[in-house]
Amino acid sequence: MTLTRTTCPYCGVGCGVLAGADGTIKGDPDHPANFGRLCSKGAALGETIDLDGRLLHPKVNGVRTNWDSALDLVASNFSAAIAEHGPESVAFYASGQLLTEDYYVANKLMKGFIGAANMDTNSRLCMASSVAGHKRAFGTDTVPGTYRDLEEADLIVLVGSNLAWCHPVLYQRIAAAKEARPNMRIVNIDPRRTATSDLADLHLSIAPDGDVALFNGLLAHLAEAGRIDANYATAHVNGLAEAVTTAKDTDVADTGLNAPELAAFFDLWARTDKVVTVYSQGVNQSQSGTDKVNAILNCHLATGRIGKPGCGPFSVTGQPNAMGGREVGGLANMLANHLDIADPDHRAAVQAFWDSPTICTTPGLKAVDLFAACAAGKIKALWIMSTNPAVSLPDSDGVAAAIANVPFVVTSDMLEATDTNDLAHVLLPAAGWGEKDGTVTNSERRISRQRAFLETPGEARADWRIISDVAARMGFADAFAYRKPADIFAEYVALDAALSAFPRDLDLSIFADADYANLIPTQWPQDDKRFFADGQFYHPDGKARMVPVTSPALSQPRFALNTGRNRDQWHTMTRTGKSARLGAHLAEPYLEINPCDAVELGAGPGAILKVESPFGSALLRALITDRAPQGQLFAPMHWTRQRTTSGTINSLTAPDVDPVSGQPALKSGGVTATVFGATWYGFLACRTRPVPRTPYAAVARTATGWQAELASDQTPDDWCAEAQVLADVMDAQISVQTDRASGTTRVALHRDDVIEALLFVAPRPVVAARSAVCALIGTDTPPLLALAGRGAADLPDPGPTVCACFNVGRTTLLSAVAGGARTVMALGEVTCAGTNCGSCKPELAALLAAGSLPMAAE
Ligand SMILES: Nc1nc2c(c(=O)[nH]1)N[C@H]1C(S)=C(S)[C@@H](COP(=O)(O)OP(=O)(O)OC[C@H]3O[C@@H](n4cnc5c(=O)[nH]c(N)nc54)[C@H](O)[C@@H]3O)O[C@H]1N2
Ligand SMILES: Nc1nc2c(c(=O)[nH]1)N[C@H]1C(S)=C(S)[C@@H](COP(=O)(O)OP(=O)(O)OC[C@H]3O[C@@H](n4cnc5c(=O)[nH]c(N)nc54)[C@H](O)[C@@H]3O)O[C@H]1N2
Ligand code: SF4
Ligand SMILES: [Mo]
Repeated sequence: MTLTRTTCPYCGVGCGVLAGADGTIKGDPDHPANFGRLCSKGAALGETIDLDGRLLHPKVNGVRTNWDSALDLVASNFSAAIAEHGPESVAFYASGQLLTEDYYVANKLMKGFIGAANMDTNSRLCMASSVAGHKRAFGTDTVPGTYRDLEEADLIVLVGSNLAWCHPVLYQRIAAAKEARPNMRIVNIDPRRTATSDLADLHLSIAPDGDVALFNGLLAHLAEAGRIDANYATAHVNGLAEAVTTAKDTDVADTGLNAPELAAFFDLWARTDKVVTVYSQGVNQSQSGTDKVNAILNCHLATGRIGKPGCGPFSVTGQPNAMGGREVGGLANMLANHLDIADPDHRAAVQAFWDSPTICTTPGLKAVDLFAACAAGKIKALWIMSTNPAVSLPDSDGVAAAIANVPFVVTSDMLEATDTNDLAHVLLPAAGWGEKDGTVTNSERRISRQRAFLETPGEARADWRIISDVAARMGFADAFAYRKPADIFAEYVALDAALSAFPRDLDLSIFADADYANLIPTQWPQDDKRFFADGQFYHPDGKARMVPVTSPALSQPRFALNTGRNRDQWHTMTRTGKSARLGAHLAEPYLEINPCDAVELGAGPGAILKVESPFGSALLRALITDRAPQGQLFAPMHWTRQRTTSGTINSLTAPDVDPVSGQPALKSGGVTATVFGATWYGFLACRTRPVPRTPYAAVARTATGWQAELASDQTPDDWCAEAQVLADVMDAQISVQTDRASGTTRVALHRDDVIEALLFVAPRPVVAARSAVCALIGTDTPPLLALAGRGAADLPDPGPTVCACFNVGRTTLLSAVAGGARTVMALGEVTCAGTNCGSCKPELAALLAAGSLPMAAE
């Protein structure tokens, strides 16, 4: 089997992957991001490339059509809207998961040929505050850090970042560096205790949005302790005195931390030269997101801890091509290649190079405003590419209604059934990872190739081609006559060369004569050229700016709702949700809640909680854990209306945004919580996708088919009929077991001696060995044995999955601990857990420390 050298389509670490058409996936030992490592999601890529659920043909109003008619329809509707209502009446909403070539072409069509800037992307929900903060401080959107800095630092401060789960290979690189140099210190600043906190020497459970106060407090301490590098600041920084004065006025009580915690952090930071501050969504997704970024940058600028090996601020990007999107200028307030819409010279230069009939003159609508404009009837044609806004935007029910209000909606996606596709008039089948060619830029500005290693299925087409075909039909054939991604990349690099008169950080000259087919992962501006090493920044006077920032007024709702990610799922689960292995880690939408709060609400383990806000409500499984601070709830963002009845967390979040960046505050919001009065709870395992109709339901793939977690306040009269409907198996034989004392009922549906479905029902959260029950589906286990939840061979139940690579469960691990395994390595030797991708090592360590895991309710 020949393996193709490509790049992982998930997070911004941008790991190199060797992939084969048979599903073989290996870490690329030569890729400088991962040197052969992969995390659980990367390692499971082979399980997500099947065609199940793929959109394989264009569809108009639910009916299959051919490409010509679909493209004609899209082009004519966009052209008609522009002719009648002007260029601002149409919009693109795209994604950091597009490849650079796709992104470049979409941006060119909107800004140079349609002539408006209504092209925003999901990066608005992700990196916008970092972009705005970088621009305020550096005069440009530069991420100066490199991965090697993380290994060379003496202190790494992780702010609002769950690196262990969200950038697992970077986390592993840091863990390895710390093992080699035990004096390295790690501080984790996050209201919750997470898997990342387990590696930290100091975890600061900061009050939500206390970050400005914390870094202002640090700046004031640096000033008082004489740790400011006055020479550096005089030569290279403006605004020091004002920023320090504002910092000194800050009340550090806003951090929610006590004096010894603050002193420990301030002292460590002050006396360590090589500090890297890594930050992510706990910083960006806030109404004070841009100020948080500048509060962090201020401390690095004041001490000159930037532009040198092993130190500097480091905003890690989330999506595989979040950075590439920023480079091409794919946001509503950017032009192209780090140029500004507001500057007439910039506009003229880009228009001249594109030889375009027009060019946008004012910034377009940012994501939240864009969907508000849809709701207000101002957008007449909308094209959504490679993102699922009906799930991922705040107030997602409102956003869904806004999309439904647009007269003409087009989506390009790999999958057919998504919450956003359900609202579109035209569905365009996109080629996906493994089928398409192009480039992505990772968190350290390294451009790598994604290469095809699979046949493109059905009639799917690459995004750049779909966009170019529509552009041609809108009358711009010459400017979009690309034959292959290499043509687009070459044009993008040539545009950069044509703009060389404008001082910018972006410099793609190293790619001028690139051999696209054999491109090796390369950093811009050049491998190993360090940004800001010479103290030169990109404001007109060459200096950086410290921005005085004040701590926001903090509210104290009864419950603050925090949201984020799981280790083994990617966003709206369209791809990771296909892997039974990944689904087994945490298979339902849950709510982390502190034990004291659970007692107050009367919620026992596995209870279903109803969480409500002015925008909507959700039903979520209680995950009672002291990792959640009192008064704070945490829910994952992954569950959609396709997989749950009411587990979509953005039904509750408010469309409040940072005033500078327009990024929504997805990490905090006031909610109420109550226990949902379920009269029964159920667990269903079956062959085909279940059809749940209960108020609480979450479906997931399993190795033998599907499973569903269920709860309802309406008890059906007939459990056998209920099982038949839920499992969609009407013609099977039925075996039932009822235990009146405990109120439990178990139903087996079997056909020709083969178990088709098993439904376990109880008046309390169902206690059953899930993985063992699922393993019975499709076997010829006698029904009575199956109803006992036991297989013929009666293998011991491994418990909830901890290690997704080797499918090692918690029960197996606990018996290994009982059998004498005392270290993560020993657990690996006995059970194999953690010996492939290593993503579960923090959980193994936690299990050793606590003897149990704060994971999904069983
Ligand atoms: N497994 C997995 N990995 C992913 C993704 C995925 O979907 N799944 N998505 C990728 C993408 S696009 C992104 S953007 C990244 C996101 O990566 P991260 O930002 O690391 O992930 P999140 O879980 O969104 O949020 C990080 C942490 O911010 C904390 N936080 C909340 N409020 C505050 C606050 O006020 N202050 C501080 N200091 N912290 C706070 C949360 O408790 C949470 O633990 O992950 C990328 N990697
Ligand atoms: N509450 C809450 N909400 C959040 C966040 C949070 O932390 N909390 N995080 C926010 C952040 S940081 C992000 S980045 C967003 C992510 O949110 P989204 O971008 O909405 O989520 P995805 O599931 O990644 O959507 C990608 C879509 O593109 C499709 N797709 C995959 N590959 C291709 C391709 O090559 N071409 C095309 N055309 N389609 C493709 C997938 O099937 C999927 O439908 O969510 C945001 N929303
Ligand atoms: S850390 Fe995991 S998800 Fe991120 S790029 Fe690497 S393999 Fe992919
Ligand atoms: Mo993101």
